[in-house]
Amino acid sequence: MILAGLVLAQEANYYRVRLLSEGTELLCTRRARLKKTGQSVYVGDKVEVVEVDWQSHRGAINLVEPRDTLLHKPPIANCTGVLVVFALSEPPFDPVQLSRFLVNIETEQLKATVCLTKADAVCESVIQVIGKQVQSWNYATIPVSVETQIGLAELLQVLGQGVYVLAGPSGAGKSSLLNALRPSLDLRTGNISDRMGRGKHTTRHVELFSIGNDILVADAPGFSQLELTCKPESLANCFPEFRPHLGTCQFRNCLHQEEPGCAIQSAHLERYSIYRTFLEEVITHTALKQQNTDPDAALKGQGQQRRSGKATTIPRLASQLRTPSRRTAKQDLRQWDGIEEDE
Ligand SMILES: Nc1nc2c(ncn2[C@@H]2O[C@H](COP(=O)(O)OP(=O)(O)OP(=O)(O)O)[C@@H](O)[C@H]2O)c(=O)[nH]1
Ligand SMILES: [Mg+2]
Ligand SMILES: [Zn+2]
Repeated sequence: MILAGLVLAQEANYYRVRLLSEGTELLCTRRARLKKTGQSVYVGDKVEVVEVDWQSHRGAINLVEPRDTLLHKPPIANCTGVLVVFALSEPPFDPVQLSRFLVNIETEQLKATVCLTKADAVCESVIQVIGKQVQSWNYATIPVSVETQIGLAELLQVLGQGVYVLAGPSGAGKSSLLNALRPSLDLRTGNISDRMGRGKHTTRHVELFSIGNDILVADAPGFSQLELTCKPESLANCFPEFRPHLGTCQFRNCLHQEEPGCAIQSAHLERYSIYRTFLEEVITHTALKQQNTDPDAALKGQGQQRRSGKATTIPRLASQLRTPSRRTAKQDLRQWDGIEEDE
């Protein structure tokens, strides 16, 4: 007998799977064939379960259905949207860190809604200012508080049916929010640990919970360090408020740094400086990755000059990511003058 199920959580080497027909939960192993082919199983995966033992509530995952989406941090498959949970205070609101989460969600082409927690801890004007700031980046925001219950009903309305995941730094109030939405969950929450207002990484794994009306929400561990996963040329598209200006720069492959005729530079967007910081980071990351995957191709020219017996190597950036050399500057200015538009 083959049964369809949904992976709710991973516990050590077992997966807790809810059977779609019965609603029963089984503890399942991953079939050896899946292990051999390197097929991973994520929370949110739709799977086929075989070898069901109804007495011990055990089974085995035989197949993982193709995924619609996959978010890597926190790891979850097939989610309808991401609730990005950030505190208005404790820890202090940090637009750069929030942008980091949002960019990675945009990279995976998922919809983000921003929950601004601890609304009881700040005055109304702070809620307004931060809310408007995030809305100007084209995200819906919902201020919430588990103390006053403000925003909880609105949040449930906004969600609608589907699978969602809570993403945000440790201590932002993700587990507290789930407890407020469904008190019987009684999830463990942690205090803020230090002067910086950082959390204590209380939640340790991703787990999906039903909060009624066919809404499933996954609690997840908080992250303080989040590496950007997008490519330099795709970064601007991960800032929704930049999108109306994209495609109108003078150069088709414009990275919106110092290029003339750049529509993004002249638009005076609030997050432009965040974009520049992130761009530098993803350029360095891409160069290092290229160097690691193909060390020979990453060497400049003949590459290795031997000085005092040691090889000096310079990583080679993809052509569009390089700053123009002074030798070719004149040529490039001719291009910028419109003699040779676009590459
Ligand atoms: N004043 C106030 N405090 C809150 C609110 N929500 C959460 N907190 C507090 O924030 C702290 C952290 O809450 P958690 O729910 O554990 O945070 P988390 O995001 O799940 O953290 P990790 O599991 O570590 O990722 C706890 O001390 C909560 O009591 C709120 O709406 N108002
Ligand atoms: Mg938690
Ligand atoms: Zn540009």
